[in-house]
Amino acid sequence: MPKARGAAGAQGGLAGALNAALKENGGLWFGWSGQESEDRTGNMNIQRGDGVTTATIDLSKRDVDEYYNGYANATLWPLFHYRIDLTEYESKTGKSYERVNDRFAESVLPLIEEDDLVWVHDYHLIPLGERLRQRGVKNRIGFFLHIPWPPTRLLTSLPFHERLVKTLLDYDLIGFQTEEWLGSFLHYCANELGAEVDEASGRISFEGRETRAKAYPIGIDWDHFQAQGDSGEARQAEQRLLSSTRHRTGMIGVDRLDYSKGLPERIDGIGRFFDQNPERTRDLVFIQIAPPSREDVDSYQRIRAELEQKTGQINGARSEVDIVPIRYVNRGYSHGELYGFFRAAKIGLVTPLRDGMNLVAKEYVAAQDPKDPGVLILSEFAGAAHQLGCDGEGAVLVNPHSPDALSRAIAQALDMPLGERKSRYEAMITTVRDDSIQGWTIDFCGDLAGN
Ligand code: ADQ
Repeated sequence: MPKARGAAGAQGGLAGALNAALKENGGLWFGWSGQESEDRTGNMNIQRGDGVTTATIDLSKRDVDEYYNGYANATLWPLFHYRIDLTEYESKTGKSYERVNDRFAESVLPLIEEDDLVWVHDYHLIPLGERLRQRGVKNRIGFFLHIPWPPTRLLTSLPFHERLVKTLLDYDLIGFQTEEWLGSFLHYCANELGAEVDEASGRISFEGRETRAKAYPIGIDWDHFQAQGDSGEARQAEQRLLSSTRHRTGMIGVDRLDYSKGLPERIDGIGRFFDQNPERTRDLVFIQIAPPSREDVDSYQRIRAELEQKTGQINGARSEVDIVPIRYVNRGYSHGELYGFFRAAKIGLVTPLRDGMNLVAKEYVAAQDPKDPGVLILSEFAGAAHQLGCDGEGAVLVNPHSPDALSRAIAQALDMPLGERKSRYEAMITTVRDDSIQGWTIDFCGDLAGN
């Protein structure tokens, strides 16, 4: 395979996954450094190590405000997660998005060699392929969207939506997490752009160009994650949680602090469970690990305050001298520690309101003891539900908007007999193990190189 050239926003859950993919294949990763610099020098910072070379550039404060915090995270992120109530529609930030993508294209251009595959990741960089084509790049260029693709009627609320989508058709291959998001994209192309779309093959013909769209569900780095399980760090974390929860069942949630993850709704569901089963306050302890993210965006500050308030209310009403029903931890942990926490917790609660895939769900399953596995409660609106639902025999699927549904699912998980826990685990573990990040990379790059 030719060297892969990646381009990605430097922040977010996908960074770890892609790092694994690049290590496997070699290649060069290009993106934002995550740093602000006052005067935009355009200087590239190149670092080599571990089979991966990274080339990054800084952004100015204005670019970070308008492009990253603005159009990417206050417009595209909420809109693509079906939250038009939180979506900001500012032409100033839209222009910055185009300007910064143009600069990215200018910067990465000299790094692209003739036989390279170029793989662009996520909503920060949708127009990058078009900007490279405008500069004469003839290489095969692919794009993968890590988040959902919204239904057509939502997307049309975005000013200049056609312009944004048309830029995608300059890629040779466009990847989505699930058939559902792929279907919404093809629907838009056929109905809004008037493109010729063959649904079976995902081929799209538009203005003399042909491109292809397909679903590639992302997986975890199975070998790496399993290796964490053998570490002292994981064992210590497992013991730490077990000894602190004692006779109570630990239930865990691990998420970036983001409104798409359904955290206040989750706390409402737990509150409902305790209201309906007050005697079970002694059976269950919920641990929510949620490090802050994107704190410069207003909606992220609001979610943090809301979560603290709801958690405080339940703890205020239900705590005893020796019992606090909800532990809310506002920080991140290493993958080794997370492995240990997941293994100690007999219920994994993953209830996003909308999620492209959700790797935490897969990591929770991967960390379970096959002889005594925990139960995964999973939102039906996470991309992962398509793989882990297993026709009702894998994860316990739940509507995350309904406190009653969440309460019922928690009761079901708490009382689930070992035999059922094992059979549900076995239904899920094959796809978690076999559909790994390595296979995902090979599939995408193979199709990009060959189609
Ligand atoms: P994210 O929205 O960031 O990713 P997710 O898929 O769950 O969501 O990935 C999160 C990653 O960060 C996991 O590997 C998890 O272990 C780690 N993480 C989360 N909280 C953590 C904490 N407290 N401490 C340490 N690590 C933590 C986006 C999309 C998803 C899609 C991924 C990959 O929104 O839908 O699954 O990209 O494509």
